[in-house]
Amino acid sequence: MTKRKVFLSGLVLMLPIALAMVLVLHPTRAEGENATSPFEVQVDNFTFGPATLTVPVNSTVTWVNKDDLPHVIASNDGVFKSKALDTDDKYSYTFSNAGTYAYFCSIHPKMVGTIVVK
Ligand SMILES: [Cu+2]
Repeated sequence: MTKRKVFLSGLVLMLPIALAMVLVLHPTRAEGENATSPFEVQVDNFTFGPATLTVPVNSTVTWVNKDDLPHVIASNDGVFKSKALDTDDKYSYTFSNAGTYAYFCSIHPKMVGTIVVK
């Protein structure tokens, strides 16, 4: 065999392996995550995580209180407000208009976060 033929047959062998790797590593799971889990903000240790969350229009965002004392999710301009959330309580709000929604905890006003709806 010439060097060129050896090189080409090597390439032919590599191709299916490369294809298989692409198929295995292809991140189809990203779509699955969006479909199964809603947008979530963890309220933990007096912070909102993530502090800024960007979502598409018509997304439902769910806040989950992981602290062992109550928090209230309140938008700065009164668009949404939860009741006092005890440990593991959740509050959800669906954002049907694009915009930037700043919010805070009305019990601990130093706790602030932002939802960006695009
Ligand atoms: Cu709070």
